[in-house]
Amino acid sequence: MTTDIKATLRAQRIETPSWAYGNSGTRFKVFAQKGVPRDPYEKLADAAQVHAHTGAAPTVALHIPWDAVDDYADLARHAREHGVAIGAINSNVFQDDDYMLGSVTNPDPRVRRKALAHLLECVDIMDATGSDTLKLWFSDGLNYPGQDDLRARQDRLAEALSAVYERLGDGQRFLLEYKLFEPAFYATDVPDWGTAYAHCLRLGPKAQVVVDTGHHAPGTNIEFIVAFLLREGRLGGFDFNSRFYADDDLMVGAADPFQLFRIMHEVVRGGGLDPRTGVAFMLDQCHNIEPKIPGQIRSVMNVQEATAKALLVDAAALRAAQDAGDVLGANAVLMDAYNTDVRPLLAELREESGLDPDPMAAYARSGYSDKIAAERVGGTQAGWGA
Ligand code: LRH
Ligand code: MN
Repeated sequence: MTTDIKATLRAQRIETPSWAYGNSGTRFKVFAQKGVPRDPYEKLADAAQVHAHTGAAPTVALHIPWDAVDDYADLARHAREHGVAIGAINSNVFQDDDYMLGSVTNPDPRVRRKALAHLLECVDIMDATGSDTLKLWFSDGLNYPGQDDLRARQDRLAEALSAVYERLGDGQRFLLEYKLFEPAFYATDVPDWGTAYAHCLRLGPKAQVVVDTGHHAPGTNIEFIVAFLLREGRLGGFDFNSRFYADDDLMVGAADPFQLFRIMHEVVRGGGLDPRTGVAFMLDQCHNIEPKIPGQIRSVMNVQEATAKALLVDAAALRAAQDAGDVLGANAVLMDAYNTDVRPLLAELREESGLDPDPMAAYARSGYSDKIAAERVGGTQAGWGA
């Protein structure tokens, strides 16, 4: 059993987001931190540290235009030199004044064309970097009832998604991300998994849904959504983070490790750890007050711990208890796995892979943080540019 579990854990791949290495914050304040990258090249170098110490984060998601460069092939080369690769390309149609009343759903056809042009440019960037995944999140929505026609906006959204779908090349796909609210506070055009799923179903197999764990109403059973989408073959991936209240973008597993375990239990149950299912395990977080590279290392470890616990679920005993209607017995099987300390197993796995059993301590000892704080003086620190 342990050998299989170790093999599965060794094969686990978690994608880190370039924007987690830059400054981030809230509307109240974006706190600057020493040594923060000034460009995508430095972001990739920092992401490579996370992979170097965890062995489980070989790809980095980009966000356009935050990571815009003159030569994307050169950026991909730089990534390779650092032992990582470019992962999902994230579009951004939420930070231009033209998008105040929406991007692809905007009443103004000129604005819709502009937004679509950006989405198609992101596919060009996929071609240039070798990325096979486009992640689409739309901030589009309304603040007041009557502000626009809900149905017409869905027509406009469907039209844009169809045009992007047609542009996708072989082996490429897009992941449609939903979010209940923010920045819109009355209606969001892709507010929930059902809306995203329906649009993807209408388009075809290259369109899948991404589950951002911070994008649901409080109390939502996210693992049910995961089980359902996996069963339908439309779970494209996760934007992992955690929250106490809204889209807090805190470290995955920090606010609710039991929820992360329940989600990974459904992933394991649904075969989502098999690379052939193509489920992308991506982090989407902001380290507003904590050091960014250690924050990403800790986050990768949190996903590994939740995954190891989920892999320890005695599936046969669980099925037997479920089939027998043994409510407490079935729950106990799951809780036994959840209450298992998997840190020794993961430390052993790291040592067997030639890594330090304690990635956080190893990174702290590396002196990398002091090095970048000393080197990265001047220039403009990267951020969301909002
Ligand atoms: C929107 C979101 C989306 C990204 C952004 C960084 O809240 O989750 O995935 O584009 O955060
Ligand atoms: Mn997200």
